[in-house]
Amino acid sequence: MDIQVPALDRTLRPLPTAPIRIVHLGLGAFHRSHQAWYTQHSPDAADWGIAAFTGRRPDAATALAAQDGLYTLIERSGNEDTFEVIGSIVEAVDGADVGRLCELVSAPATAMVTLTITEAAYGLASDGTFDRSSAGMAGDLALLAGGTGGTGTGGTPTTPLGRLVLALAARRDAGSGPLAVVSCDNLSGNGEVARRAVVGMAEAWKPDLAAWIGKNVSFVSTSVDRITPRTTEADVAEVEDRCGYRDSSPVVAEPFSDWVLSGDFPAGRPRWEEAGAVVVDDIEPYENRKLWLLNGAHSLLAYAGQLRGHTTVAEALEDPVCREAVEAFWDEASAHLQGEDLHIPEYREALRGRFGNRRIAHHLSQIAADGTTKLRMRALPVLAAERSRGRSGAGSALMLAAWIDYVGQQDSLQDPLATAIRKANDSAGPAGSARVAALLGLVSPQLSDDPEIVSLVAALCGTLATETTGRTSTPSAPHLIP
Ligand code: CS2
Repeated sequence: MDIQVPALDRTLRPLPTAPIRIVHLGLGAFHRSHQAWYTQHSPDAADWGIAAFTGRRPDAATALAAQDGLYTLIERSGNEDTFEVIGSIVEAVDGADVGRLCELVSAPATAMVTLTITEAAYGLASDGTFDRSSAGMAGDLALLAGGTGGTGTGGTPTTPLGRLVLALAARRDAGSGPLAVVSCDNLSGNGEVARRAVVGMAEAWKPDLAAWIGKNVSFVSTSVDRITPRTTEADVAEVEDRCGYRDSSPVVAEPFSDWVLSGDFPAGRPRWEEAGAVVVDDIEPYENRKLWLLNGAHSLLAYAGQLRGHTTVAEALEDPVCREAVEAFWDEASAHLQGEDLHIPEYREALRGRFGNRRIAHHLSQIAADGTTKLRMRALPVLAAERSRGRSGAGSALMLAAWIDYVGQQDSLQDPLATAIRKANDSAGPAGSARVAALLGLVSPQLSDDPEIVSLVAALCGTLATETTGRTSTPSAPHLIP
């Protein structure tokens, strides 16, 4: 007999629909498990609705809009799942609907634009500056210059930053006053990076808009953390089974969650700190702790783990070779993380547990994307800090070597510099320091310009796939991992 399961509908909304005061760019699983969760758990949640625009996947908006923006958060610990309906996203919109974006950003009630647009979307050059000639940015600038500058005919930008710049122009024209732009991407100094990109684009388009942004837009830096793997069909089926309704877009996350913020909100914000967020004056130590220890280890596991035949973070961590590599990298990074309130030993111990949660299938292939941008933030600072203390930095160099071995094996890559990677792979031959230098140069000239770093990384290439551990005589082979 066919049993009809009810859909997730408005009767399950946890709070009355809140007015839109937050516009979000990058409607993906992470935004839904993190900022939307904090907003729902703030005591003033009823005043703060989110309108979220998709980035790369317009279908994410269609599916959510069909459920009035509601979805189930599956909180997955090592031994159980708990379920919660999240209702803080009150409008889910296709990112291509730039007219709606301009309308909402220029509304006086809107107090901020939050961003999860991925590291690669900020048009960063390898020296950390904004590169207005990078593919998407150059295209958007041409579109903006050829368009009306408003929401009418002509060029409609296609990148999140191009769309944001156009929407800020609409806010200025509407006279709706100051607001905050809040980057929630894994970049060091993400507020400053967002400022450089937004102001850089505005300057190239309309210098007077850049001046308005300088006076009216505050760029908030944040360090965000919550492991959020991709949702699977099994997750959809589990919600149906356990909750008794059909949700086409649940999201899975670990129980742990962290949000550190620094900066001004000229038009106000929810009381996120009462939901567990932390507001600080100096965010850099927290940012470095998260980017180096968590994200750095993730990238190391993503490349080393896949070279050794593993699929998920938890599997890779069970391989003693990968685990030793992570601990060695953590030792290097920890030497440059000062401050008692960083609690580094406890943080590392917590990470071992979080990564080791085998009920979370966090795919290494997902983390491996956009390596050139991520390694710049995750490997380079630790390597540079180690070398400035007269040490080799072999633990960080291994992350770079693993990436070089990994990209050499891939037929297709998701990376803003994918074409250049392919060229470096092909033109410089399969092995040797010329290829290593060419690839390192795509991460940063600081790496390729240093012959000692090039030979250190070259010597580490090819070692991971075959290495066995000093701690056990039986290396963990992929087929042995249940
Ligand atoms: C990961 C992050 O995909 C990646 O690069 O390192 O998405 C990571 O899972 C989050 O930053 C955790 O907070």
